[in-house]
Amino acid sequence: MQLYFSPLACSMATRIALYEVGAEASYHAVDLVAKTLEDGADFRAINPMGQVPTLRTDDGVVLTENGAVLQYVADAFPAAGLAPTSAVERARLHQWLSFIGTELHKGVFAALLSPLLVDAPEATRDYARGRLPQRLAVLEQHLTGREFLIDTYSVADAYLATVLVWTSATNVSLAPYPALRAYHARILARPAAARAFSEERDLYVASRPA
Ligand SMILES: N[C@@H](CCC(=O)N[C@@H](CS)C(=O)NCC(=O)O)C(=O)O
Repeated sequence: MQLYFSPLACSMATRIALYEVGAEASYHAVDLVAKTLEDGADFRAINPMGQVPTLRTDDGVVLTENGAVLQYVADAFPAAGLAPTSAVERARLHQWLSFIGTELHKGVFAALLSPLLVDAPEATRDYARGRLPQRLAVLEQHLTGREFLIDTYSVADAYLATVLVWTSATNVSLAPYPALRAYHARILARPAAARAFSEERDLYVASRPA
């Protein structure tokens, strides 16, 4: 498999999942502003949206969108148990993947991370920041007394842990959300997540202008 990624972007969730399942994969950095690969090739020839994660499977199929890519990795390695198969639990997984993708990632953090990727106007950033407490409170309540988002560790945890990494770059404190903060530390301490985070942090630092 080939994962197109950008350091510390949402594609880190897929790297975590690939490490968790022990998949053989190669990793290709994308410049998300220029929309180019390291050899200068136009990334939009692979994904017209120019977004990561983009995954090319061993059969040459190109997959995009976090929810789809993460579930594909989980389903390709069922023994790792990163996605449940029963209808209700699978719907719960989908529920959390959608929540993270729409309510947190795109609905809040995409604007807060401005101007790193998009240049959101001040008013948009204020609006996004105002939406955050309710969403974090929902997570805090759900994770109080729970180890994972669903009954077992899943690709949704890899995605949420990745999005929560952005709290430090956006001055969002998790102090008012102790269960969520403990959850984040717990997920990032898993060997696959710790490895992915450490590698991508190094790549991110190396990619910044001196
Ligand atoms: N809807 C996409 C959004 C992915 C996305 O926004 N990825 C960001 C990095 S975290 C990106 O590639 N941004 C560059 C851009 O949107 O041009 C998904 O869920 O996978």
